[in-house]
Amino acid sequence: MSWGYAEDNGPDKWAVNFTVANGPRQSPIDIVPGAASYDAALKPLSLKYDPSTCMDILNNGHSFQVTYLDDSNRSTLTNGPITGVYRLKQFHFHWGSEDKCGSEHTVSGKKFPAELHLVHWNTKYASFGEAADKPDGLAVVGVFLKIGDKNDKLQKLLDAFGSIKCKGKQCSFPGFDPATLLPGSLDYWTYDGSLTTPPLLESVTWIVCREEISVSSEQMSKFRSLLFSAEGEAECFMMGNYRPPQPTKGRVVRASFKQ
Ligand code: E5Z
Ligand code: ZN
Repeated sequence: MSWGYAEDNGPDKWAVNFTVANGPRQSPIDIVPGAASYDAALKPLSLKYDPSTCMDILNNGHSFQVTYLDDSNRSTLTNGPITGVYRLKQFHFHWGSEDKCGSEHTVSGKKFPAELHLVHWNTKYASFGEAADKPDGLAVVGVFLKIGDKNDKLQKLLDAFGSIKCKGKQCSFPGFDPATLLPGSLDYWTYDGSLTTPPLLESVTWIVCREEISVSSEQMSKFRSLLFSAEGEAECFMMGNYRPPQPTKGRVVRASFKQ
């Protein structure tokens, strides 16, 4: 059986096939702002994205993702807690079965309706695949979604959902600027962690933004209209595709800002 988010193949079962699930730097975690240490040496994030590197939008059966061309340094993340140049590979979301839950990271136990992940890989390695299992291989920027005004930038993604309802469906999605999804402030928390889905590789420098972006309740319902299932299979709505917080095991979260 392959991994998923159901009773029989969900996060509680992942350790059977992926023993690193109980490793020392697993993600997500609960971020406790009062326990985070302000680090004046942390630089502001530099996110430079070229919308012409946007390629397609895909339902991969676990989430939907927008994929970027990563054969040049046209869309990069530099500075912040990282050293060197990281290239944007894709972004995707995690969400709940209802508006009150769905994020992976939590803040002092508070859950958000959804969480956006912008996935970058370290160009000191030859490719995403090479970087994916290295301790400094990946950097993921996480952004919480909160219920509020309709988000017109996010709506551009939702308008493509008709073409990617089922697992394995993909369509061309040119010109989308991921910077339009970022919050106004790039203040962040950072810690060393992992992929939040199998293979759960401990290769991610996590950068979680303090400020949320907004999404309307109607837009959140649209997320839940996608399917985990492929065409021709019994319909299974895509929701609850998040891993809960994992033990911090002595890790310290650093903050780029004074609270
Ligand atoms: N939710 S997340 O942001 O932590 C995240 C981001 C990217 C992936 C998963 C979760 C992802 N998964 C694809 C499979 C993968 O990209 O990681 N492949 C790795 C190749 C590899 C061993 C290299 N495996 N060495
Ligand atoms: Zn993710």
